[in-house]
Amino acid sequence: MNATAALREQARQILESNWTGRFTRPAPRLYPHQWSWDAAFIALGWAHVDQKRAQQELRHLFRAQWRNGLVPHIVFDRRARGYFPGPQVWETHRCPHAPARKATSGVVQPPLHATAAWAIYQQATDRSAARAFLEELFPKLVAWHDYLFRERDPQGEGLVYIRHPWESGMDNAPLWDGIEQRMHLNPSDRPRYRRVDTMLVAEADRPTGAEYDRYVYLVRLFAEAGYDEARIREACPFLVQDVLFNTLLCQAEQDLAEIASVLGEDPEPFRQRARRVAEAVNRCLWDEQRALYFDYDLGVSQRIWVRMAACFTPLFASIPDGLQAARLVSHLEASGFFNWDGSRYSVPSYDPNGLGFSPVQYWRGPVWININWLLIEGLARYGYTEHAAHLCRTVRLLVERHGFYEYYHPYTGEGHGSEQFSWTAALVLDLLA
Ligand code: 9WN
Repeated sequence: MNATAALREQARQILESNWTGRFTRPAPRLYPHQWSWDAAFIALGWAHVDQKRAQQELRHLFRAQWRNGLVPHIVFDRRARGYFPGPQVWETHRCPHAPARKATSGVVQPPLHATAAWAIYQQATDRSAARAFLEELFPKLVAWHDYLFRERDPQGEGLVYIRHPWESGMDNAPLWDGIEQRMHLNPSDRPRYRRVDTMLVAEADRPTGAEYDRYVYLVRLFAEAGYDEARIREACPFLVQDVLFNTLLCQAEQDLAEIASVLGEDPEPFRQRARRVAEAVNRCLWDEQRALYFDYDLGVSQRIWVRMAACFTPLFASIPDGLQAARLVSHLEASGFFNWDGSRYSVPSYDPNGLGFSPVQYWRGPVWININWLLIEGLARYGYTEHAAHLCRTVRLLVERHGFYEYYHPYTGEGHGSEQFSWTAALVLDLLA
């Protein structure tokens, strides 16, 4: 077996060992339930080695979809223990839309699911099974995107908002520092709880106690509002139009259009929505002077001037024009995000020169393989094949030298967070296919 085949086999084995028989855990101990955007990344990996499991991954997630279309960020596995916050904190039974028989969270994650479903179909060896799968998933994907546009873009701007840091997928990113500082919790507002994550991985790698207080405070606010989106909108101190979330929605709409065409449905409404999101991302989130996309804080009607690797991801959904893309790529090279010489592993999640950068603390600096994957795809789309190949080599080096970790130290390459991390394995399968 050559080195590439051996690496792929290792990756496949990690997915196999995290497979529960119904879905794939993101990690063996730290994340024992099913997560929404993990499921999409994982399905992209399974698609190369086991079409049935790829389909099953998304089917399992969408079986827990709420009646209003919301796809929860966690589907709890009743057989698994050891994760905080569990169903008793979320209390989703307070919402008439939540499924009665499934325990879920009540927030969402970035909508990569139509993109994963379309990739499964394109790679399928059993085309008729893949078509049946698309037929089954299509109305659910439509309901999911409809929910986002209806409930998260009430003004019809073309951009949807997130209402919790967990919805970004980048929990403790410096993006949220300003909002979290504004959320003064009185001692009586401070929730009482016990974390489990810091017992399983190094405490220094995880979000702080103050961050968790705010995460849990928001969850309680949602539960007490009965998950009524209009009430939440009134009361929630965290409402953000996020670059990465809207980018993935834009691409997902493009892929939903492809799915519609295969099924003989009209693709045009989805294409139109994709164009509307792309226009809004360029109109509201692009900064011409800094040549970068920035999040927008609806709470104070201001840009969030924080440079994350995620700010470059609109390349993934073909949102920038050629000139914008060229400026983004020069920015990537001129900043500390991308380097050719190998003195550092590209691309750190957060600006290495930014305030509060940490090479180990979760979304405040370490290299994450999913963000690299989005950038690789995006760079290749615009013809920056050398840049894309360089990032591919980096990903390969990281897993070969250090294993399949949740995230990596950008200077030493050392793995942090959980080992045997499913989306790292899945995306390696995709990149080495
Ligand atoms: C909260 C599962 C998830 C990822 C997120 C990542 C982390 C959860 C946590 O793990 O978040 O949703 O408990 O820290 O930030 O992107 O989906 O892998």
